[in-house]
Amino acid sequence: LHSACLCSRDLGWAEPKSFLKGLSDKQREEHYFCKDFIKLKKIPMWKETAKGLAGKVENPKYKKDKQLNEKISLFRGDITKLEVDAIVNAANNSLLGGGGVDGCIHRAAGSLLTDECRTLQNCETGKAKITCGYRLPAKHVIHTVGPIAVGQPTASQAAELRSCYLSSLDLLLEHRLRSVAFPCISTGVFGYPNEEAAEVVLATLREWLEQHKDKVDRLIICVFLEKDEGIYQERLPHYFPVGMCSCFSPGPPPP
Ligand code: AR6
Repeated sequence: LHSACLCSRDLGWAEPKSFLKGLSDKQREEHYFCKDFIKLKKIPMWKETAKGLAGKVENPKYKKDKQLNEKISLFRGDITKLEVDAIVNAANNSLLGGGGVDGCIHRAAGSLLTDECRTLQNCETGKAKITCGYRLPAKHVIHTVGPIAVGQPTASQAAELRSCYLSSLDLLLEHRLRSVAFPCISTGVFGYPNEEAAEVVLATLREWLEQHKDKVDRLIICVFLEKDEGIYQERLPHYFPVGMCSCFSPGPPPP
């Protein structure tokens, strides 16, 4: 098997998938759709990103946890360029591709991704399914389907959005993967308001990481729009505080 096999449908998807599985990280590189891919170690941890941002939060919702601040990242750019164990796709129920980030992922991975997706049948809203990443620098794609929201989201739409993240993380652990990048699920074509989505995402990731931090290296929030970057820069310090905040300082020693 050689790289041409990843561009043609002649062999189907299963054989190229097992071929890719057998390669080392270095060997996989020559099959990537792009040369300007980004390695995990080049993606700053939140503890580094936060240093460049002004102001500390007086009443964060959660305690400062140094370890968690090394496991979460805010990255702005194209998710298809990230060399991580898995990227998450904001798909639709058919899993057969579409516009937005879904279109970008299918184009970058190549037609074998769509062929494998066809065998998965459908995916319910809030659930997730995993495939190979084919020509992506990411080894796997986790496809999830967010809720469609028009106007203020209902509690059940918020629960579905939370479930997208949790179902994706379940698959991450099940497949023993250690790094994952999420796009801003549902906030594009599906209309979920960006600020409200960020609160759901941050609470979900913080609580999940508290339980599972030893099993993963990095959860990356991959934003594409400047607007989302601004929202996360403002909200992340409430969920992942970095500075020593007076409200959590130990106080004076006992007499
Ligand atoms: N990398 C990272 N994020 C991106 C990229 C990219 N290359 N391209 C767009 N985004 P959307 P949804 C951001 O609409 O709202 C599709 O047709 C984008 O700026 O892709 O869940 C599916 O097939 C936004 O912040 O997903 C479904 O039918 C975020 O990705 C429907 O859209 C999500 O926007 C799903 O809609």
